[in-house]
This record gives sequence, structure tokens and C-alpha cells, in this order.
Amino acid sequence: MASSLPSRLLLPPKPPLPSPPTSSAILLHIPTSGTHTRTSRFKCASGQAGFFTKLGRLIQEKAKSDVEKVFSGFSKTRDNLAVIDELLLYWNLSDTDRVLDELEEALLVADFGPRITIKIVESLRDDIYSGKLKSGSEIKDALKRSVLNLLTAKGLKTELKLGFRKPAVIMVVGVNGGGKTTSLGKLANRLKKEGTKVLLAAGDTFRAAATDQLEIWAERTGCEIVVAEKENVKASSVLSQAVKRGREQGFDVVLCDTSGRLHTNYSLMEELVACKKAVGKAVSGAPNEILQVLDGTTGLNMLPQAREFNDVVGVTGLILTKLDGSARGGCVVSVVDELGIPVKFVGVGEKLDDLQPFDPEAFVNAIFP
Ligand SMILES: Nc1nc2c(ncn2[C@@H]2O[C@H](COP(=O)(O)OP(=O)(O)OP(=O)(O)O)[C@@H](O)[C@H]2O)c(=O)[nH]1
Ligand SMILES: [Mg+2]
Repeated sequence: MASSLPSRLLLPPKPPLPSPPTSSAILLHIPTSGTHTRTSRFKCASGQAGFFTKLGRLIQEKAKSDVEKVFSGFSKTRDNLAVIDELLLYWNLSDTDRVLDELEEALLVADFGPRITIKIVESLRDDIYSGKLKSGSEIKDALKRSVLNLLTAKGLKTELKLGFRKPAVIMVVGVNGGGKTTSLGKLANRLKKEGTKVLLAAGDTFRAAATDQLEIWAERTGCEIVVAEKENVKASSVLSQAVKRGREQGFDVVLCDTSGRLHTNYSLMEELVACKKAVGKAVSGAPNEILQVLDGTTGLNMLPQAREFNDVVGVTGLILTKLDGSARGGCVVSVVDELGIPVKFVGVGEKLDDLQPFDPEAFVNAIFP
């Protein structure tokens, strides 16, 4: 049971509420260790151009410098798509139909989904026969451009939207075993590295082991955690307590873990609605983000899951996990195209740093080097 763990941080007594800021922009004091504090480079201003907007953007910009990592994560997909380079190397006009058939197959194998694959291949065919594309390398560039267009066409923003009220609240949801807790731990690590004061909330109250698992992440990332103090506590009450604590103790972000649930289980989906409401009652406007974790290895089966969660709680962003394993990266494109929900992060391993902000351009360059 979680309560026997020495690492567990029980809720400390409530400190007095912080006094309101005297100007529209205050510097955030981020505690480091002990009694020392350091001043964050972010300014917490009222309005959208404040701390959270900058934080979301900064984390996003970091993606560009992490391209190497994304490359390693997508190595399987790259191997699958390498055949395209061979095909295009020896391409000549008379061979077009055969080459495009094989290209179509490669995209399907990489989980681009039939609709998107046909869209891409037919547009290439038109451009080849109309003389717009005259060489293998031009075809490859056009292929990359059309994938990038699919990922960006709906104007979806991939950066975190954290609003402007502290604490920002992020709920992580999804079916069992997709990688919610791991992604939440990795996200805590990223936010912490940016000087953010992060509180974890152990909202998976179904299994004691779930709390233990999150406590390990709290230790690894140096974040505080709120857990249920006894058995049979409702998830909504743990989350509400955590968000209140976050508000009272000046946390910047509260990350809420939730239990895995099948999208077809009505009562469990209703529980998620209760969690969302409880969080919103504790801090108005919360949750700022509801991130659904989708297991990349399930391929296109993830689509109905995402649709259902989105219908019930309104998903604001996706985290696609396990893209380092046997996942096929084309599913990223299918998900964005079919659901119109932005992918905000991709999971490319089990280590602390293996959560990458999703950058469409870096992604396209990673899978079609
Ligand atoms: N290779 C790889 N493994 C991952 C990734 N993300 C999570 N995992 C692994 O997937 C397994 C399940 O991860 P969890 O974080 O426990 O998943 P969960 O969604 O919280 O599971 P439940 O709480 O049981 O619903 C663990 O073994 C993780 O280490 C990833 O990006 N890559
Ligand atoms: Mg979990």
C-alpha cells in the first residue's frame, strides 16, 4: 500500500495564502533546495503573454535542438520508409505506376492509413504526369512537403497552452498501459528543468501500485506529490485536493495522473468527467490541458479511443508513446488528420528524457531523412 512507502510526501500543513501581486508582472521565485530561492527567468504577467505562454513556447522550441533524439526514436519507421529512397533513386517516367504502387505499400506499412496514403500518392502522380516533378529527389521533396502539409494544415498548435492563472493544470488520460504515468513523469522532468514548480497528483486510485509508481517519478524528478491518504478515496477528490494545494502553495503546474480506462466503459468515463469538474471547481479555467496518451504500437486502433475520450472530456492534445518500439510513425499523421487534435509530445523511450515535444518539421525530417 502506498501509505507504507517512506518516499511518500503527505500533505504538509497549509501555509498562509500568498499575498496578491502589486503589479501586473511579478518575478517568480522558484525554490531550489532548502531555504534558498532563485529567480526564474520567466515573468508571470497577467494575460496570455505571460509565464505559461513563454513556458509552452520554450519547451516547443527546445524540440528543434533535440532532433537527434527524435531520429533515434523513429529509427524503425525510418527503416520501413528507407525503401522509398531506393525506389526513387532509379525512378524514370515509364516506371511511375510501379514505383507509386510500391510507395503506397511502404506508406501503408508505416501506418499512414489508406485515406492519407491515397491522398499523397495521387497528388504525386498528378504532379509527375503534369511534368511538375521531374526527378526522384523532386518526388521525395514533394512527398515530405505533403506530409508536412497534412500535419500543419489544420493550423493546430503543438505547444502547451497553460493559460495565465497559477497553477496550470494538466490532466493525463487514456486507456490502460498506454504510458500515462511514464509520460507524466517525463513531462514533470521537462517542466522542472525549465525552473517550473511542479506538483504531481496521484489520481489513479484504483491500484495502490499506481501511486507507488508515481512516487518513484516524484523522487526522480524532485517534485512534490499528493496521494490519497486512505483507501477508497475518489480520484476526483485527490485531484481536487492537489489543485487546491497547488494554488495555496504557489505551484506553477499541477500534473494529474488518472487511471487507465477503456473508452467503452461508461461508468469509468463518467468518473473522468467528475475528475475534470472537480479540478475546475478548485481553480477556475482548469484543467488547461487534457492530454490523451495513445500507445503508438496499437497503430490505427488508437483512433476510436481518441474519438471517444475527446467526445467525453474534450482532449486538447495527444501524447503518442512507444514510438521507439515497433510503432510505425505514420500513425502520427493519421491521428492529426483524422481527429484534428494536435500531437503535443511523442514518447521515444522509457528514460527521463524520452519525451519529445512534437515538431512537425523535425518529425518529417526524422522519418524521411
Ligand atoms: N519503449 C517505451 N516504453 C514506454 C514509453 N512510455 C511508456 N512506456 C512503458 O509502457 C509501460 C506502461 O507505462 P505506464 O506509464 O505505466 O502506462 P499507464 O498508461 O500509466 O498504465 P496504467 O496506469 O496501468 O493505465 C511501462 O513499462 C513503461 O515503461 C515509451 O515512450 N517507450
Ligand atoms: Mg498509470
